[in-house]
Amino acid sequence: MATRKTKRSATPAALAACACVQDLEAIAKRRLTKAVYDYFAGGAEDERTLIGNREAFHKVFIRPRALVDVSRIDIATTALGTPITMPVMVAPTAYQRMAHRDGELATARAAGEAGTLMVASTIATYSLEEIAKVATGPLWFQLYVQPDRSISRDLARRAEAAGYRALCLTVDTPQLGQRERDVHNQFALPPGIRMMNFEGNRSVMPRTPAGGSAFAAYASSLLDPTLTWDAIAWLRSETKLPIVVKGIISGEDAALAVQAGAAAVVVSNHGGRQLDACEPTLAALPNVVEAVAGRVEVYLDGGVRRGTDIIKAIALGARAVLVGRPVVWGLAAGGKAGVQRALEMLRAELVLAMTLAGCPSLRSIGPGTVVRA
Ligand code: FNR
Ligand code: LAC
Repeated sequence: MATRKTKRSATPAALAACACVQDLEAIAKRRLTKAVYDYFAGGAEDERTLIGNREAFHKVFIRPRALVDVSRIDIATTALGTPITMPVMVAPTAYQRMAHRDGELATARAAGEAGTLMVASTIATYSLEEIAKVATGPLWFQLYVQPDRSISRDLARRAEAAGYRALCLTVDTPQLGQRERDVHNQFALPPGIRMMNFEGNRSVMPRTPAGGSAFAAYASSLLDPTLTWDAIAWLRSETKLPIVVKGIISGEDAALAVQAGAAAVVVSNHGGRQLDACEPTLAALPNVVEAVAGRVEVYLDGGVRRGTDIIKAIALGARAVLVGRPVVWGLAAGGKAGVQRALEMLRAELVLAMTLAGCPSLRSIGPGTVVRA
């Protein structure tokens, strides 16, 4: 199965004619096969959470302040002490070579040029070492802890050795959610798309699927449904890297993550791809922020598509956001240049929104900046 209908990237003029990240999705949709587009775009079951993540942003409005000097807008910040030029990071997304042949390498280069941080997925289609070699910006490594812990230990050590600065442990995926678009498409990984972190490791090769989404069967062999909170203590004993727990929705779990020694949490529902009907992330954020009480950094992902969304997340207590699909659409549309375009459009929108809202710095954005409609 081919992944793209054409091989060439969108022209610079076509990328320049995009006004927002949704425009990149339109180009990506034209360029990808239906099955691959659906894999990237889709959510679980009725896609209520996929939609709900966006709707939660629509329910919050910004209260601009007038007559503030907004001639200079400062959006630089840090994530676990690492400087980033804007509060937007690249979320881990799997199988990026299905979007573009340069896959994660293009994403890493673009993130570096945008002055931000990329989280590389366990199920990347270039190895974590290959990504580190070309990256010009900071990297974190996303870990799925697998039934065979020695595989995860090796990955953690390899990431540490390759210069990754944190491990991002994903905790919302004891099993894959039911992505019904993938079932309908009988989605299978196209030939040549391989999980390069596991090359040569036969124990994680795919099981034979029994109908439905062959991809789901493939991914499930990587996941461990027995995982509990003591996995964090185990991981801490195996690595010196800080651990970011990704996939927190409840305040209770946020408190447990802090107690277990997490350095940060990501309020995330996996972009609506796991539990359908899961609470939208922007709605969940205040409880998490309250439970964490400033002890660790809190980030948010899911449905961030606009500069104004970033203001809303920061107002409700996130230090930064991550974006998944906007980066995938940029990659599919134009490789490295497309990812850069996605990140730069978000940056420009954030600066414009802060200018119009009378918020010259991230510090000036607070609970009073937003109101629920
Ligand atoms: C993901 N996500 C994800 N998360 C993770 O921890 N490991 C992974 O390998 C993947 N893979 C993946 C593939 C695709 C195609 C998507 C869309 C998402 C979830 C991702 O990190 C993030 O939580 C969401 O993408 C955020 O939502 P938005 O920005 O896509 O709306
Ligand atoms: C996904 C996985 C594999 O969301 O994280 O598709």
